[in-house]
Amino acid sequence: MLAQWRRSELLPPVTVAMASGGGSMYLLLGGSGVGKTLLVKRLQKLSSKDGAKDLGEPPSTLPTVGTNLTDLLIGKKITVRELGGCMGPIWSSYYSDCCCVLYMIDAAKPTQISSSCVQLLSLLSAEELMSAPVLIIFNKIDLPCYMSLVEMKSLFRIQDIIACAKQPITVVETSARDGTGLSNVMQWFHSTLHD
Ligand SMILES: Nc1nc2c(ncn2[C@@H]2O[C@H](COP(=O)(O)OP(=O)(O)OP(=O)(O)O)[C@@H](O)[C@H]2O)c(=O)[nH]1
Ligand SMILES: [Mg+2]
Repeated sequence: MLAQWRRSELLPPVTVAMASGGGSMYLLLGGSGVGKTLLVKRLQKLSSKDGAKDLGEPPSTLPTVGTNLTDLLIGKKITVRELGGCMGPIWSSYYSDCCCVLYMIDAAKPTQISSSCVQLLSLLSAEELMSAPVLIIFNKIDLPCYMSLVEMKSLFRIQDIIACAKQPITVVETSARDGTGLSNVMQWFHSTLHD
């Protein structure tokens, strides 16, 4: 049962055959304000040469209008393309260009859960993403009102979604603000790369 999964059990090993052409484009999707830009800034710091141990105060962010490309060095160079939440209607035009998907949800915002669920189901059924590993990130778990995976299980029907999906799906909980769970995101990136 998902409710009983330990964090390590949420991270099955995944190996990806990269899209033909050898690209390493990771698509980062999720509704407006869920924390995508902050996550990328944090990952950039974590993957920098000095491998920051102390993340420090969270940098400020602005809503992403359009797309935001960031290179990360995670064993090799990969590129994360964040699409602003406001771009939802045209996310699908970027599907063919990517090898993996990160899908972020604000775990402290119950009112966004049903629209997140619809968006997730839509991307999981997209032909271009049928073999793309997907990382579902429940973010903002530092907030007192966040919903745990146990609560998500009933609200989000995450077990059913995972069971029906063709893609390998991994679930993590994070706080891009205080850094909790970001090592699991890094671990997932590693698991998607060939040696
Ligand atoms: N408390 C808390 N706040 C967070 C966390 N992650 C992001 N935020 C805050 O949430 C707000 C929105 O974060 P962004 O990273 O800009 O969100 P986004 O998903 O990129 O939004 P769009 O670009 O508009 O789609 C900012 O004020 C962040 O500091 C988190 O884990 N915890
Ligand atoms: Mg953004």
